Amino acid sequence: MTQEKRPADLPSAIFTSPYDVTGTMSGRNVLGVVNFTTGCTGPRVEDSRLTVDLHMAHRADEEFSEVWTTDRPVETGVHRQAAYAHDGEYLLIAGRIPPAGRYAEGTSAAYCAALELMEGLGYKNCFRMWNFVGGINGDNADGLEIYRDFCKGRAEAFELFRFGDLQVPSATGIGSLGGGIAFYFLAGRSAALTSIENSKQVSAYHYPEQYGPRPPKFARATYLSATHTDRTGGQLYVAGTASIRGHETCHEGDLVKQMELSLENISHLISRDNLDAYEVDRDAGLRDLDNIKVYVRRSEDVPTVRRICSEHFSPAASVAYLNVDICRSGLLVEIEGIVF
Ligand code: 3EB
Repeated sequence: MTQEKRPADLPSAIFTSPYDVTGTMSGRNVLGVVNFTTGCTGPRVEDSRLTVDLHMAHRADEEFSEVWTTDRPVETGVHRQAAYAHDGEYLLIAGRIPPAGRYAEGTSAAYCAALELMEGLGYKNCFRMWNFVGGINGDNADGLEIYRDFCKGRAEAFELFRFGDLQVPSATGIGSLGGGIAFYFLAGRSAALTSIENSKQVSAYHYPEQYGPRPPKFARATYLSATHTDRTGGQLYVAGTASIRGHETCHEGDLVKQMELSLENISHLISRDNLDAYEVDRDAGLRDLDNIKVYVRRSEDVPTVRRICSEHFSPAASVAYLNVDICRSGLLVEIEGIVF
C-alpha cells in the first residue's frame, strides 16, 4: 500500500485482517471499520468506532476488514437505523434493512434516514455508496427480483431528496450471503464531486424497463477533489463494473470474456479519452487501481479470476475476492476500485 502519496485532505482506506485493525493505523484515527465476514450485524458504534459486519465471507479464512482512516478527530453517532462517523470533512454512514418479504419501502426509509443525516450534519456531497443485498437474484413476496425491489426503493428515496441523475454517486449493488440489505455511504462537506459516465455504456439510470420497474441509480465513477478547480489531484471512485456494453449483458456463460470486458470497461472509464469530457485531467489505467474488490459468482472461477487480475493490476494493489451473487443473473464477475 502506498498511503504516503494520498493527500491528507481526501479519505483513505486499507484492507487488513480483522484481527489487526488497530495495528495497521499508524497513528491515524479510524472513521469506520467495515468487516467482510461470516455474518451480518446491524451497524453500530463499538469502542467509539463505526463498525458494520457484512455477510460476505463463506469461511473465516476469507474474512477481511476495510478500515477508513483520517488525520482529523472523529465523532460518532446513531440516527434511526443508521450509525455514522465524521471528521469535519468526511462522513461515513452505515445502515441495514433486516430480512423481509419486500424491500422497496424499507430501502427507501433507510436511504432517507441516511440522506437526512447527511443534510443535517452538512455533508451534502455523497460520492460513494455500497449496497450488499441478501438473496439478490431471488424473488420477493410479490415475485419481483430482490435486486429490482431494492432499485425501486433506492430510486424513490433519491426522488424524495431531489437527487438528479448527475448527483447520484458511484455505487456497488452486489449480492451478500444474508442479513437483508446492508449499506455504507461516504459523503464530503467541502470536497468537489464530478459524476463520470462510460461513453461505451448506457448510464445505469437510463437502463430500459426490461431490467426492472426503476433503473439502478448510480454513476460509473465519481471524481473527488479538494476543490472544483483541482482537476488533477483528486481520487476516482470506480463503481461496480461488469460485462455490459450499451445496456446489454455480454458473453453469458464465458468467464474469461466477461473478465476482459469488465476490465476494458474500467480501463476506458478512467482513461483520458473518457475523462476529457468531464475536464478531469487524468489518464489512469488498471495499474493505478487500488482497494479493488472482485465479486465472483461461482467459487470454482476464483482461481482463473485471480490469475487474470494479477496480469492487469499492480502487485502493490490491495485486491479482495468475494464469492457472492451479482445483480444480473447472467453476470459472472463484477469489479470495483479506487484510483487514489
Ligand atoms: C451494471 O453495470 C452492473 O445497483 O448499485 C454495478 C454497480 C451494478 C452498481 C447498483 C449495479 C450497481 O449495471 C451492476
